Amino acid sequence: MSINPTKFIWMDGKLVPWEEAKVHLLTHTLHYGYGVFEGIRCYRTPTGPAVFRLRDHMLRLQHSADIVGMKLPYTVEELVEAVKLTVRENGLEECYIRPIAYCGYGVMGLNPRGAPVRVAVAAWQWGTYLGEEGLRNGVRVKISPYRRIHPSVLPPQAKLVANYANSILAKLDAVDSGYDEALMLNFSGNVSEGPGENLFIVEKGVLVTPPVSECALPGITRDSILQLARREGIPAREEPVSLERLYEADEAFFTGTAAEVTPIREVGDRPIGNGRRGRITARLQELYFRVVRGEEEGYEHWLERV
Ligand code: PY5
Repeated sequence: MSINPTKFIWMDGKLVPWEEAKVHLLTHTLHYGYGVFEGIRCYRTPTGPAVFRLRDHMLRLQHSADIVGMKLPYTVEELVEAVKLTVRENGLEECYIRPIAYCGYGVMGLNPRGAPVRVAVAAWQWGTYLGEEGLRNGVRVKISPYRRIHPSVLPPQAKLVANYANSILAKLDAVDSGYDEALMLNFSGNVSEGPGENLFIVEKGVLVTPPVSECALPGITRDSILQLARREGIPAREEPVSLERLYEADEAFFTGTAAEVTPIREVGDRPIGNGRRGRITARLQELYFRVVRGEEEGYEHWLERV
């Protein structure tokens, strides 16, 4: 999916023209992956653009940095303002937003402490991650030969750049085998999550998602879906999900900022339920889109005006 350039990227406190948003080749994070990032979406609403759960995303960025011992040079409040400025000055209505904190030029040894921590925010128009067709009819996923990282290896609850090498290998294996997306097991053999999405299943009307302790990222879309389900009177639980349990589920779907709410129609060539978007999946998907687009009452606190 190509990137649609905009006018400016926010870098270390100021907006710079898109083409000039460059870093030195010896940027520490480029070599070793010690950086943290976020993925956020802004949606068009009847009263103007609104960034979905912006503060929660920035709190997670701060949390990711804390987990890996990186000191961010900006407060959560300053980062929230940087995102709003970037969206506003680029005249964007609907966009994907990518804040990243990384170690810049300064040292080349593994100890990153001598390199300055730099922060940037880019935003551009980006369609749904797994495609419009996937959103409607579901995607086909492959159980990855790569296990999801374990906390004894890398911190799964941080959006650490290095973690995404694990995700990339899973993604490549899946697409090279003709699937849309991968699904990763953890070291207990239970289903953890996708390379960039959390997983939900539906069993006899009950929504189930693996707890974060199953090595899943604490997804903000995941949290939103859990809250929406409970308000809709759909029972929702956080429980380990074995592969057998997934195969026997009535419905399954992915959640994520990029992937939004994407149904899963097949896992390793086995259809899930009727092999189409499930009934509860469709209901939650529609509700999610109404909420992010400001069409549902009671969720104004999740919408940050720019
Ligand atoms: N799990 C992983 C490993 C993720 O990278 C993501 C988000 C999620 C779950 C879902 O989290 P949330 O609901 O908070 O977005 N992935 C990024 C995204 O912007 C990057 C995808 C390319 O969706």
